[in-house]
Amino acid sequence: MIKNISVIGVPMDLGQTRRGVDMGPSAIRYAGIVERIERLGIAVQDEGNIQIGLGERYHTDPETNLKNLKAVAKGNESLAAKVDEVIENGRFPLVLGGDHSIAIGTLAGVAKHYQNLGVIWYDAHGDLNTADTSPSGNIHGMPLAASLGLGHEVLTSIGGYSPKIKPENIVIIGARSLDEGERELIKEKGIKVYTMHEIDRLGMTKVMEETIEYLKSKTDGIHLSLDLDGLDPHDAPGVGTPVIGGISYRESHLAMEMLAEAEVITSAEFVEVNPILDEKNKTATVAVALIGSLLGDKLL
Ligand code: 4U7
Ligand code: MN
Ligand code: MN
Ligand code: MN
Repeated sequence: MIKNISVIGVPMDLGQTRRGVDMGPSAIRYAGIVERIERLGIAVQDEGNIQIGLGERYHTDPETNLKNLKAVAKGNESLAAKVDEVIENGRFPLVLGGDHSIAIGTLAGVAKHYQNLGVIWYDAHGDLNTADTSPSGNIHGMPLAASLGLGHEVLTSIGGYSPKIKPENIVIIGARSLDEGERELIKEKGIKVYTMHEIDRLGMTKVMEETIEYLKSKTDGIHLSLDLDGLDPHDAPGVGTPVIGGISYRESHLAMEMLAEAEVITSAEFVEVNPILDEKNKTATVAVALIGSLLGDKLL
């Protein structure tokens, strides 16, 4: 049973170029995240937001092919320290984004507390690019690679150590847009991926049973990094990089319910909610509903 949750907002939008994703934490609060958790009888504290600098907006360094590297790194250092402190105090960190570059900081704060941290990466994308393979220079496409110790040193060294995670402890769920360099890395490192093909073929029940089985024995904690664009844009339209043919709202609830039943998740983040691109705060509302299921709400 998850208890004593700390909500940490991260108004980061410098890991990509669509404006508005910095308002994700506000949108999720507006959709009632704190009340939702309280209704489950779980003690929750809203820790407010991590301060994010303005950066040199959308400046691509010609030498590194990285946009806003300094400001992204700085925000992630602060986030790593906060997440570390929350876990140190025996609390469960629930991080709200903000673009997915913040997973670098979250994982930096989480992974030092585990020998073998598992990661479930629920996403349409692999987020396994480095400066060398990225077609965009957007750091939100790189957090999984950076956490594996791959890419620019400023990103891999956040939190003061590297790597944070091992390739065999990762499961990607929902992938349907992978760049060439990401495919190569997945093959080279043997990273377990359930693409939409496998989800269609096996069904979400089997995918989650296998994922839990795969990670449970060899890890001592599992972080859930849920990018709302893992869901189909019909169910989660308020994201910066939507890809059609995604995971449904119901399948996502089932996935969260199975994780709750297995009692395996030790930290979580919900990212990429962009209320400016949304329809009446639908995507933040979906995030709150999924968090309810992840925290064990079974309705009856
Ligand atoms: B997200 C992309 F090229 N792969 O690197 C890139 F398709 O955190 C998209 O999953 C990355 O939303 C998407 O820019 C990052 C692109
Ligand atoms: Mn994505
Ligand atoms: Mn992502
Ligand atoms: Mn995105």
